[in-house]
Amino acid sequence: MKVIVVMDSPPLQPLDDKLLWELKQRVASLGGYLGNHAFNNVQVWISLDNIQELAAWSRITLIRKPMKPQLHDVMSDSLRDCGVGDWRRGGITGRGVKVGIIDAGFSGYADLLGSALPEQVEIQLQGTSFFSSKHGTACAEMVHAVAPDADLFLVNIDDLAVDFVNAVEWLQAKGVAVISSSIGLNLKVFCQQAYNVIWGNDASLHAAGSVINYLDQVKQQWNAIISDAVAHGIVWSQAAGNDARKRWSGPFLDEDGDGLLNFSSLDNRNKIDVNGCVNEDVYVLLLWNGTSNRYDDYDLYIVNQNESVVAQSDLDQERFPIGIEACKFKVRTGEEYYLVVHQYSFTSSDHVDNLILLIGHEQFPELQYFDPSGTVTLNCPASNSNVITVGAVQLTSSPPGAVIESYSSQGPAGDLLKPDMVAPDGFDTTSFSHFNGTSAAAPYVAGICALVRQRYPEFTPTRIKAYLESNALDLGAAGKDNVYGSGLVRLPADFACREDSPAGCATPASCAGVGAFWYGGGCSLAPRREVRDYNEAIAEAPVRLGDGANDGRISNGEGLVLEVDFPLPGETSNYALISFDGNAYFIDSGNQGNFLTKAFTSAENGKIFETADLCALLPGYQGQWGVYFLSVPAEAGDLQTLEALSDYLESDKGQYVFGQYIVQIDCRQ
Ligand SMILES: [Ca+2]
Ligand SMILES: [Ca+2]
Ligand SMILES: [Ca+2]
Repeated sequence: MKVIVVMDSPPLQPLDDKLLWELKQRVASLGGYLGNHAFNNVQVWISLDNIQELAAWSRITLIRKPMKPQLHDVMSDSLRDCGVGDWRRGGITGRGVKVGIIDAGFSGYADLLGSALPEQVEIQLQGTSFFSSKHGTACAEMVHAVAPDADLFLVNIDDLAVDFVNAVEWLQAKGVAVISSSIGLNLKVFCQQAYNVIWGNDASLHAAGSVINYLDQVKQQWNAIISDAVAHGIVWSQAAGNDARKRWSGPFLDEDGDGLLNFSSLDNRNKIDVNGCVNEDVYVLLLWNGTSNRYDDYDLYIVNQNESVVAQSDLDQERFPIGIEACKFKVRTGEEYYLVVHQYSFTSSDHVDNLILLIGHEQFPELQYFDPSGTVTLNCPASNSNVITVGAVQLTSSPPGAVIESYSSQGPAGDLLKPDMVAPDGFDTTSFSHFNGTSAAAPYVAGICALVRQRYPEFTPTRIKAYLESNALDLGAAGKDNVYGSGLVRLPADFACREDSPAGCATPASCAGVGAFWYGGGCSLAPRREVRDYNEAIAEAPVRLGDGANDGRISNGEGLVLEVDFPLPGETSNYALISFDGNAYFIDSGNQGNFLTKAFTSAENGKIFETADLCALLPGYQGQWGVYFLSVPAEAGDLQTLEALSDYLESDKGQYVFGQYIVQIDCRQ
């Protein structure tokens, strides 16, 4: 095998010829030969069996595998990190996790296979056209950007009532662990359906009530199948919707007495900023309650900047006793649109009606006067208690991700605080140059769910949701709120704490406390070892300092680190880091950065580290153990990441030489 031998000589000076010659002799005597060299690095071809003997020479400081050039990592600059980078560097990439994406269309997906998407994906045509939109393709790109090794399953739907149910069933049959959904029964569907019933050719006004009941019924069906999917282990990441500025509610007030609703004391009009949706239909719905089956009569008008009526809905509420009016207009270039509500008549003056105005469009038309509260309620499945409802925050805000997007739907949803969390949007994808909306935020969180699922395969959907909520960065009002949920999604920084990246620490102080590097999740691609009898598990723990260690003394700078992850019966994850300075550091995952130290003498007194010592250290911890290995020689700059380490290791099993130590590794039990 080819290795790089780092010599004990000044790193910025040419290698001494005599030293090089001496190395050549030693390598040759072990059946190997030299290649090129640069500074104190020498390429050496040598059999794995002989590396240990070569490494015993005191003039060698390190033997490592060549560092392969890394492809540009999309996470580093085009995605807001949210802790994903640390996990990715720690080897958590979504490998082995199946993620399903339900969307209207996946146009252009095939062109992206092997680049912005995995080499292959599995698709299912549930609706009639798989290529009706790029929206789903962009969502798949988001998942892939966060969890590049996750397997993707794309399913398109045309009909929300039938296709949706079949799509979920297909994904369940495929065994997906995560579903990302950026579609739903949203305001557009609601307003469109209501409009069609009122003003369609076969209009029957009584059906206006039944359409609402029908949509309620579809919602109930959705909720049933979603709850069933979650109960069967699927984590569901759901876009909250982009409806925050598409709803206004308030009493009918007419301060200037002209019969038109006053949105402010001076303003009878509520501008609809159509945001460039030229040639598209926008639906507007007005709803109000009656008293004793009697309804005051309001009419709804859309006027343009010249006060010309563009659309109107003026049902006679005496003939049709239901509090609803619905308009539709097509957006034209250069035209502005204002919403006006006229009180045609009222049944008695002993009450004030509360009115709700809704704009139906899937993009971003916004009302000048709006009330975002409760807009999640209007979106299903975003209002479902079992899903992770994701709002969107601005990617470019400062500090990053701190400001809610004005369109991101807000809670509550009934009794529930919603959304559950927020994630950035506005990413550059291949499908959309700026992928805005909660549609982008939901697959981002779905990708993060895939990472969590890979690292903690035993986590239930409920626990993954709780894990993400407890690690989220609280924004807005203290605690979980109806704007940001539990806050900005964020993976805990428990993968990296190293000198070159103190930002990876829970706190810089915790870095200083350890005094060196620590990593988690070594060999995490392997199924984690779980043995019920922890004593037995420890006896077979895969890591120890081997018998051949020169002095058996682990002194500062030579670190060998063992991480032990042992969930307790109470489902708290704890970590023990046994470090070179003779102390064991315990971290409670619920209290990261808080190190509890415990003396660990056998490393300090020159003995070989034996796994039995761990038992003595941790007598109180019983339950299932996952013990896995990580070693980080502090002087070996190239082995200070898990990627470099895994590159270094020829296989997951065997004896390895790290500087003067021999380490027995067995990652795949
Ligand atoms: Ca008025
Ligand atoms: Ca009316
Ligand atoms: Ca908050």
